[in-house]
Amino acid sequence: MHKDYSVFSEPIVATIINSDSSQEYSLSAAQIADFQTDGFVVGQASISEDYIASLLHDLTDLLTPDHVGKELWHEYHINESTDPDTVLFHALGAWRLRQSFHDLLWHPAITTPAKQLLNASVRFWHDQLFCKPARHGGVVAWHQDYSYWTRSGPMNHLTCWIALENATIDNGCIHYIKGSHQWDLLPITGLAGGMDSIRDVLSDDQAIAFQTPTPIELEAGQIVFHHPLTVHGSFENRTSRSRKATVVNLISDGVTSQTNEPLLSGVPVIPKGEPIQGQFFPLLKG
Ligand SMILES: O=C(O)CCC(=O)C(=O)O
Repeated sequence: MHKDYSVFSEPIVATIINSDSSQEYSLSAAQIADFQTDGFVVGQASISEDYIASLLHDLTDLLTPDHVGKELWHEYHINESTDPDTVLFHALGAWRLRQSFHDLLWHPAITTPAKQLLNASVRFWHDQLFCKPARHGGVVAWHQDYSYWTRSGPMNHLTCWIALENATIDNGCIHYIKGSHQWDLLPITGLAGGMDSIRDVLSDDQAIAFQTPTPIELEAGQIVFHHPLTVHGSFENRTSRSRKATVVNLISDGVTSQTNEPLLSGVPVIPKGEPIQGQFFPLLKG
């Protein structure tokens, strides 16, 4: 059995906390205001090139079907779309398998803005990998993250999307519908099928907002933060460059379980009404 890094509730290599200490991690008041208006904001600090290289190195191994530790994933889909012409690799739990993904959770380029945007102590919810290969990369269909998370509440959640490779309009960068974080919760309409499945559940006004989505082009190491109701998605990758990203999903400390089922596959039950905490949900910033 492979070591499960989730037993460590702090960074294994403590330098991550002070890494790139020359950089300023905090969001400005103007950036916080943009987040409140638009439902997303690009952070001003990045993860260093060296750290991204170590994540990519480990990811290469995690993308091969027979890697060490594969029993630890909460979810692992080589292709979530099922169509070999539109491949979306999607997996939850990388922080348990590799030290680089474990320690990333504590990186101040993530936790400092997260504390500002959540306005609370920051607790880990789960991580995700979203990777699109060159030439036949698939979509991530329009959705709101909280539609997948109603087993936890209240809705004090935040998503941090980290580019592991340059993400451009051509290779399938994330797109947002500005202001959609003010909408009500929409039902789940699928993640990796047709990009536009969401249209069936939109009002006329909401449908109009889809005429002007905002693409977020990022260089490797940059981070974009979004609200749990902000509608987002990404288009196919037909370029000769892959598009790899990792996502850190966070909650405010004190968010509770809303179910008596396991919150993630392979994790012990946290009874309904109890705070989400423990080995699989460490506090990242008090
Ligand atoms: O990586 C992508 O294209 C989409 C990511 C996403 O949907 C998410 O972080 O919820």
